[in-house]
Amino acid sequence: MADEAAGPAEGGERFDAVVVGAGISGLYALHRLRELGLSVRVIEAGDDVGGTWYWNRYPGARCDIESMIYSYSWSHELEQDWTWSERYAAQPEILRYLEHVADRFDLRRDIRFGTRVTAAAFDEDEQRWAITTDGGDALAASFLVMATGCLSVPRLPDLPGIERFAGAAYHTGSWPHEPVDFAGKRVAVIGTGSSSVQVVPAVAETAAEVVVFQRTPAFSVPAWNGPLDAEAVRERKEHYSEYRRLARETGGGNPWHTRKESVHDETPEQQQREFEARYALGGFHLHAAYYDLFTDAEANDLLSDFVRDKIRRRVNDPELAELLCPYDYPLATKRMCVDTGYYEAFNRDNVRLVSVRDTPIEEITEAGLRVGGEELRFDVIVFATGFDAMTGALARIDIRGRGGELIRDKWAAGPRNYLGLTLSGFPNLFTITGPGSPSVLSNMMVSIEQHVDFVADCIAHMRDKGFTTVEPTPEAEDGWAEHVRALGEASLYPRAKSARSWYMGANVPGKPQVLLPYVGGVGRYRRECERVVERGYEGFAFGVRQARREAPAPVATQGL
Ligand code: N01
Repeated sequence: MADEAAGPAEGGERFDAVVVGAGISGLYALHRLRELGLSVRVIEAGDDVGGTWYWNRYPGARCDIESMIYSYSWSHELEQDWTWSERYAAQPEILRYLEHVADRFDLRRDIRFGTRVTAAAFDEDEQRWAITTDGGDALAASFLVMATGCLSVPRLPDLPGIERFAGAAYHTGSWPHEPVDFAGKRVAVIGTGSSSVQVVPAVAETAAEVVVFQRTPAFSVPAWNGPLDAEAVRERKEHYSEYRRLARETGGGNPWHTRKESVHDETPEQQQREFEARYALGGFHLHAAYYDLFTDAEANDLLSDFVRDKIRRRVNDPELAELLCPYDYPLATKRMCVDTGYYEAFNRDNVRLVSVRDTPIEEITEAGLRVGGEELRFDVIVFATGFDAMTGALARIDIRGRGGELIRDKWAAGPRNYLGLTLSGFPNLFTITGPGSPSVLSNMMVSIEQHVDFVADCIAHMRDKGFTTVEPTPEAEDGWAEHVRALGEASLYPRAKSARSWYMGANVPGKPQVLLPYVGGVGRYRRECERVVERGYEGFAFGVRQARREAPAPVATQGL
């Protein structure tokens, strides 16, 4: 459907599609849409590709999904040629991989780097998105694909005096490109989520002192990372398509199924054996021990007890171990962490923990932090304080649909969309791994590829049928919101609201507290999307542009 008018135009350049973000989603979206013959421009705030892996360069940064499955599946040659060095890849290796993909598929020529999209408005007459950037560019596109990431808006804590600190301060989510030397430095790390559990052991290697400020303890389990064995890589590559297929059918997008047994089907000895075996496998294998771990509070208690016991065994000082044990939310309802040596770092002489529940951080001073009336002096503060997750990046851009409605107004009481991908009133807009899709509860690679494929297939369908606009009906959106809500309510996830889970929007003051991701799993979600397509894009309304400056005629409404 290449727009005949694509190319330079009065008021800005014109493209068939504009993609916002050149991370894992944006790169694949560019490749897929180009394959359809569309003219595409990607706008990226960073100076190169990589998204999350471009920004999160802190020491110890590493993916907690296994590298051979946290990689693109859409090019057989790519997956055969690329060889990962470790079971869980570190940030520099993932970034090298994404740079390799950009080079190999000649993607950079369609990416404008160092540019942020500030606004996008749907022009109902022209049936195009008018997009503006912080560089003053104006672009027009038939389709707008938001590949802006779920964890791309770093959050600093609301602590008084934050601007006063005279030492160096870094947020893990926007880490400098130059190496940061911690040797001999006194370092404060605020936060104890996934970023902190990685940065603490790494910084402790050289720093004189690391003080970790903990508000809510995390559940963290060992990754058991290590070099990948050549024979295992060969075997995986030989059967790659089977692993990929399996990953797509499961709950979390990893190549293993959750067992069909309930915790209650087995004796305490069997449960213990099962948990031990999965703990020994590392990371998220533990989640798949029983099907009811995240819907049955008693089942979750057993797993939580098991992991607390492991934490106690990893920390030499029993009092400190107890302080590191979480008690106020069921395991995984606030993101479980996967670590290499996090708890063991507290056995070092140069690492200590301050519970800010007992002694709150009162203010940031020029020299450090005032805590419990005492000033603690630091050379460096590391803010491992998280993100305005899932909706933050979309709400920050002035995205206006029909009638000038802003996404952030539409979502004032919590996000509403259809399939986590499209919004009623916002034609031809797609959100990759948006709220209401499995996204952060899954291997993002699997979810991203499925979303980009859905978008590309939908655009191809429109081209075949001669449609020029697509958007979900309000009824379809309501139905999806109810489905997402009902699944969430039947799970234990809402119980982490009081523990400030970012899954619930509860880490950002004033943000509506609703469960953001779809908890039904990637396999079930994929089947929902396939069913929608099989029924002729059920729930979507397509339009055809009739003549210039005339309203589109609605031609097909596949009501739910
Ligand atoms: O952020 P977080 P993150 N005073 O929101 C604390 C992915 N990820 O960057 O819980 C004191 O989890 C806050 O305390 P509390 C992954 O999906 C993946 O670590 O609000 N503390 C919390 O402890 C992950 O879940 C990987 O009480 C304050 C911490 O800061 C997501 O990104 C690696 C505070 C924030 O934890 C986000 O992880 C890294 C204050 N005023 C990230 N304000 C891997 O793949 C906030 N906190 C391995």
